[in-house]
This record gives sequence, structure tokens and C-alpha cells, in this order.
Amino acid sequence: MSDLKKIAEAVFEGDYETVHDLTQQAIDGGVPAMEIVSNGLLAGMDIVAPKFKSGEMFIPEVMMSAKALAEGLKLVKPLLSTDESDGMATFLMATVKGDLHDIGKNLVVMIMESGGFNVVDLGIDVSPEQFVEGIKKHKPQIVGMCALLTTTMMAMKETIDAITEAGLRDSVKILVGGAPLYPEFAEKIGADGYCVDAVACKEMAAALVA
Ligand code: B1M
Repeated sequence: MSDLKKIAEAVFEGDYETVHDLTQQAIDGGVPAMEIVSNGLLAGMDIVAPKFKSGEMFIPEVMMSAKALAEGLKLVKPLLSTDESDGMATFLMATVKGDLHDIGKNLVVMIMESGGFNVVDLGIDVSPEQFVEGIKKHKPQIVGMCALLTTTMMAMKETIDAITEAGLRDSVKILVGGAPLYPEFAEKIGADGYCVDAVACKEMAAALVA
């Protein structure tokens, strides 16, 4: 089994100590950080997702996988954050109200930081009011929203409506992402763009502030 496959397997098994050791070995062996993320760490979550859906894995096991993934991401993060960029636009990011998923959001945060954006992460379960306050306080050029549940997708619309009602809509570009979303949904709720993944988010954000 290749080293990256072993990392994926250890993420799936929730074995965070092995994920730590193998990720460090891959870094020391010169494997590019993005490759470790895509083909090792996230590949592990790709094994988890269908098993959770089919009922073969339960929440505590998925939490262990998420913890193992976070352990690996912690090690590669400083390497991803060395990309030079003179942009330094501010990107405010959060998972919307009612939604506790943070793996995708954290990945977006890491990739945006690596792209030279000044990132403000408001966390998870963030209400429309908290987004509005965050925009007033941090004055971002771009706002990113994450939702993983079909039941929380509409919190994105509520948030965009609250930003509009607060008179702030023209001051920010809004990007949305998360597994259940699709481009037409983003358009329908009045977002400026849909991001299929974290790299697409970085590219769209860079184009919007260029
Ligand atoms: Co949850 N969960 N979960 N979960 N969970 C899903 C989303 C689900 C699809 C699984 C399933 O049943 N098939 C399902 C949703 C079904 C639906 O709504 N139709 C589900 C459910 C039902 C639930 C609970 C309700 C379960 C329960 O309690 N009965 C509960 C809800 C809690 C809540 O939020 N209120 C719940 C809980 C959990 C855990 C706590 C166990 C755990 C989260 C741990 C954590 O985040 N710290 C968890 C997990 C891990 C998952 C799955 C298995 C994996 C999600 C993930 O992290 N993927 C997920 C199954 C799936 O997605 N197929 C599932 C990896 C991550 C990198 O991908 O987040 O898609 P993703 O991010 C991608 C892109 O989407 C994009 O970039 C990333 C890649 O580069 N992206 C953005 C994401 N956000 C972006 C924002 C942007 C741009 C791009 O902004 C601009």
C-alpha cells in the first residue's frame, strides 16, 4: 500500500496517532502538501462518507475520522501557508446557522490562507446576525458560507437577506459551498458564486478581487 493510501486508511480508521506519524513521514519525504491533503487525508474521508450514508459507520466513528483528519491537516497547514501573494483581501468565512460541519470550512480556510487572503473564521452554527456583525467589524471584500445539510442550505439565503437588509450587500462578494449545493441554488439565493471545492473558492475569490 502506498504511503498516501495508508494515511487515507488511518483517517478512515480514526487512528489519529498513525495519521500524525504517516503525515509527518510524507512531509519529511518531500511529498507536496496538497498531494497529502487530496490523496491521503481527504481520500480517507471519501471512504467514510458513503459508509456513514449507508449506516455502516456511526457518528462516534465519523468523529474519530474527523479528529484524525484534523491531526494531519494541522501538520500540513504551515506548508500550505507559504504561498506568496500580494492580494491580502479579507475573506470572512463560516458554516451557517444550525450546521456543525467544519471539515470543509476548515479546508477552505487553509487554502484561502495559502492563497494570501487575510481570513477571518467565525466558526460553525453562525447566525445571519453574527455574519452581519462580522462584516461590520472586519470589513471583508469576500464572504464565504458553508452548509452541509439540505436543512441548513436555506440559512444561506436568510444570511444573504440579512446582509442586504443591513445595507452591506454591495460592499461584499458572497461565495457559497458545501456538498449539497449546486450552481443554480447559489444563483437563486443571490450569491455571487458557487465553489465546488476549496481550490475553486480560492480561484473565484482571486478573480473577484482582481
Ligand atoms: Co454529517 N451529514 N451529520 N456529520 N456528514 C453529511 C453532510 C450527510 C450527507 C451524510 C449522509 O447521511 N449521507 C448528511 C446530510 C444529509 C442531508 O442533509 N441531505 C449528514 C447528516 C444527516 C448529519 C446529522 C444530521 C447526523 C445526525 O445527527 N443524525 C448531523 C448534523 C449535525 C449538524 O450539523 N447540526 C451530522 C453530524 C456529523 C458529524 C458531527 C458526525 C461529522 C462532522 C464532523 C465535523 O465536521 N467536525 C459529520 C460528517 C463528517 C459528515 C460527512 C460524512 C462528511 C462531511 C465532510 O467533512 N466531508 C458527510 C457526508 C458527505 O458529505 N458525503 C455528512 C469532507 C469535506 C472536505 O467535504 O464539507 O463537502 P465538504 O467540503 C468540500 C466542498 O463541499 C467545498 O470544499 C471542500 C473540499 O475542498 N466546500 C466549500 C465546503 N464548504 C465550502 C464553503 C465555501 C466553498 C467551498 O465557501 C465559499
